[in-house]
Amino acid sequence: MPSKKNAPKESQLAGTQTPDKANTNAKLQSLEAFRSDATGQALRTNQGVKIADNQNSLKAGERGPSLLEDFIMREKITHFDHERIPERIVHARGTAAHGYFQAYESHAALTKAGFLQDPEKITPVFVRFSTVQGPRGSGDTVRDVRGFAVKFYTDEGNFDLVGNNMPVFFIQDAIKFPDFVHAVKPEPHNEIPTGGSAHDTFWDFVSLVPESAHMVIWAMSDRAIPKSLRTMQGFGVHTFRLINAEGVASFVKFHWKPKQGVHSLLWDEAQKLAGKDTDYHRRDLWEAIETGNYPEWEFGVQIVPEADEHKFDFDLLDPTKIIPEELVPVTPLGKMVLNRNPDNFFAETEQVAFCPGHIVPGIDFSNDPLLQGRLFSYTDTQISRLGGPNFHEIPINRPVAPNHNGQRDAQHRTTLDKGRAAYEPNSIDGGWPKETPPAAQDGGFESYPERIEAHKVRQRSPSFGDHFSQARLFFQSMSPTEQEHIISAYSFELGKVERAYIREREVNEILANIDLELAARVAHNLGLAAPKQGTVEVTPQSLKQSPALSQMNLLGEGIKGRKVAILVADGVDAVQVDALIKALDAESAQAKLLGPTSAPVKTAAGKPLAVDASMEGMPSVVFDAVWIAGGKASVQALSGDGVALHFVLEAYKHLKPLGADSDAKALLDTLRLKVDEGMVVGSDQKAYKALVAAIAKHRVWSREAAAKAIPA
Ligand code: HDD
Repeated sequence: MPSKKNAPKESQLAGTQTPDKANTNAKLQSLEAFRSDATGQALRTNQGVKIADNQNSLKAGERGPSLLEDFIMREKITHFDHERIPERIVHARGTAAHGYFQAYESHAALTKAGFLQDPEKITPVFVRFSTVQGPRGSGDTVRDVRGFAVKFYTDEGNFDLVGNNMPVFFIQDAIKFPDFVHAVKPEPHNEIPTGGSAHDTFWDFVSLVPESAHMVIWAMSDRAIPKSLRTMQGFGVHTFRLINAEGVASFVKFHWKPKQGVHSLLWDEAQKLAGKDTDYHRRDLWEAIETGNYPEWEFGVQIVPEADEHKFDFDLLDPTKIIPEELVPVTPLGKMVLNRNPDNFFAETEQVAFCPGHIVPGIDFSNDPLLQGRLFSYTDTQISRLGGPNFHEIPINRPVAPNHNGQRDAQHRTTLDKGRAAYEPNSIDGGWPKETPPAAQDGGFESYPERIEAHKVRQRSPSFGDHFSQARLFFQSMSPTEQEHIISAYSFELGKVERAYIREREVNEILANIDLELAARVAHNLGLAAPKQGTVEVTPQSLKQSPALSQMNLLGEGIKGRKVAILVADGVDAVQVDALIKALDAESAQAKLLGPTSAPVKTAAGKPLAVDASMEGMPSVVFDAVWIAGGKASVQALSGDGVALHFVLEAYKHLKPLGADSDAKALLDTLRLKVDEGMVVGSDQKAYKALVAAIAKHRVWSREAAAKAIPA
């Protein structure tokens, strides 16, 4: 029986006309056909033979040698021997979810792409988030760029938007990609470090390649340690084109803005999580979807008319540049909701194959030389990763649109193509399948007829030559707190670099050109002399700050899905706990009761109260806020419990809102924590509201100086 688990609810599809609903269901059904549920089924071989004994191999006598004729064992072990496929060369560690996209209104003036024409249309999507550097088993919370790859199963074919959570990239030309990846990946002699960039080869490369300066400062910012995959922005990075039915093209940059806000971990938290819950991001996304807290992003574009291509002080084709939102605001196009977890990690998340070259009529590329190289690389990599050119037949990769053509055979072909003419034109099979001429709607794909008159050269355009002014814009757009985090991140990473000349080069030839104060602070932390001036003339920017870049301005809506730990012990006041849980429920936040052990605690009224976990089992780093429940005996027990005290202190250090029922304030006093704007004491709705408001602010930044004195 096909699984109905997590299937989009009728309400999510509500408002759709029958054909669109059928379209969404078409993707689900195309997957249903391949889903296998063994409930109630006999154990069989791959050939369908029922197995009588799965415990013992066939032997010559009870104590004798195994027999080669044991086809059941041979089949099982042969299959097992080949279970692993090559992991992705980059973005190996990832997690994914199904969902849907819906346009807010028709964007026909901008593009003829069908999925952006009709607000009634529901387009299924599959989204894979990833880290870049580490292997499949690496930790989720390392400092790294995150992949944000979206496959839209439109009824005109698949459109893949293969982006990242940062809007720029390390290099300008795809020919440098293997060099960059070899530099950032674990070093070849000892395969260290796993998952991070704090090592010599990375800093050697980026300090020699100034075009990386802008992306590196993003990677040293809090964006590289997202709190959750749900709290990341996504960017298409390159400039693309959208083309309308009249053939009018506009340049666009694609954006995903999370409704949940843009939030990050603190570095200490990220490092601890890497050990305490390696799967932290994976689990968070999975649980959010399982509990119905479906994450949502707004999809938007910055639009630049073709005529304005050269009006900026940077080149639109340069992937190391953003278009500041203050210059071109993001026009919202629609929303994406993730509402269904995969059934099988390997079949869906591992086998999904993205390619920036998967586009549909109404969308086209720009000449960005990084994008141009990507158009080749992705299909090529799937051939070795997924074992041949038929990877588009794997269920997760199949379009909902039909895909008839003359391509035949090759490894793992599953389509049983009928007919004799696998060529075009043909007269034997009535000429089918036939070309579709381009048309305003529903026509065949037609490339934008850009006029090009040029010499064949190996050159970089001089308009790609300014590598520092946007890195400076980024740094100067950060709040003081964010700037401090950037300084700490450079200092930490460069502190791990063994070769002094690499540290010096990064400080003197890169950081000094971005911002002298940044360079001086990092130099100080590394014991180097502060550079007096940069090494190049940096083009002054018309824009001095871009507030849209600071996470302080991207808090999001409400506290849906945030996790609050409620600490309880024997003697807890269950009535107060109940009232708090109800208040958090009303905000769709998740309350978790944590006790000294996983065993139920006894309430003040002598009744058992089940807990979700022990405080050691679910450490404070996985929560957004902590509440100490009331009840005299409970507070007394927690106040003498080292694990509980550490739990609260750590949450304080990580700038999380803390709350306590009136009689539990004693515990905060035991820890001698200074009352601040993120600390709530009380047992009424007013106190709960204050807690919710503090959580909505994400962290208590004003506490940062005091928190530094708390041991890590
Ligand atoms: Fe890439 C995977 C994003 C430049 C070559 N890339 C990959 C994934 C993402 C990106 C999100 C994971 C897709 C998934 O979840 O399966 N890559 C980017 C972005 C780039 C970028 C935003 C610059 C703007 N990539 C880039 C270049 C090249 C590649 C310049 C090669 C010339 N990328 C690959 C790849 C991967 C890949 C080796 C590994 C696995 C895969 O493609 O399917 O082909």
